[in-house]
Amino acid sequence: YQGHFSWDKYLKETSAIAAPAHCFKQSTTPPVNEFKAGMKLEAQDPRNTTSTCIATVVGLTGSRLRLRLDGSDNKNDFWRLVDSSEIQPIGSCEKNGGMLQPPLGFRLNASSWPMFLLKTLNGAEMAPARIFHKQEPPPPEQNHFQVGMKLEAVDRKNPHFICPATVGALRGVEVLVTFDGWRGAFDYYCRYDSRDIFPVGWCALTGDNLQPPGTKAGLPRPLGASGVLPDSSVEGTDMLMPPAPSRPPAQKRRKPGRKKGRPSIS
Ligand code: MLZ
Repeated sequence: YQGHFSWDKYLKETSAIAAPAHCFKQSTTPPVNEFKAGMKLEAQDPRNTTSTCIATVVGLTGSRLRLRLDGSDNKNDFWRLVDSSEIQPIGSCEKNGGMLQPPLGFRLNASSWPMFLLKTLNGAEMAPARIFHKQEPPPPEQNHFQVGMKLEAVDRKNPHFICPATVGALRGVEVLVTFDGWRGAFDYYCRYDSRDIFPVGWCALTGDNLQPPGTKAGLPRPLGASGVLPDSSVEGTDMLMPPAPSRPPAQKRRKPGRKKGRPSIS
């Protein structure tokens, strides 16, 4: 479900173009997601990438898995594409001569790890090898993005969200991902071959839930020398605004007490 957001209309309104598919390290048809909640697999610990840990699928969205490391808390879930090279079937680590590690922030005493590992795997539903994808798609040979191109991108502060975004700048192999309607608070630089960026239409294909653009203006308006807004920055901003929100924006929260006016009910 994508609310009432339509890329077709939005691209016309913003007179922008979508970054072509060959810019991305993503497959042209999104990888099939045959995982089920509760399945276990091996995953790199995102906070300690030299560690291979046991993870449980705690949610699914489009071609992505919401993962939680066994022995970790529920505050550090992370998302991976089903064709990510950072996930593999249980047994792969040992086969390659490695040892499964406790996650960073293991809840128990380190000495209880071997027993914890036995127990967490005992009777577990292990994701079968056939539902993993052989390899990641090949990366583009170079950074083909151009400033102004539109895309869909993971909001890294809220990684369950994929949102409409615009290439804000280029810096060698890096791309500045700016989130439409959010004034920069969520923007980030990533490599052009990041797995967190997708071509326009990706969510529609995977069934992932594309967030609508935010409702804040794109950029802070420049102030003139007088500290007053120049006319040019006030005029003609309509077409730069994303479509109206489907729900009213949240109320500004006021500090309780000491302020004039009636107490708020929010
Ligand atoms: N709860 C957050 C969500 C912001 C999502 C922005 N995505 C680019 C907020 O409303 O601030």
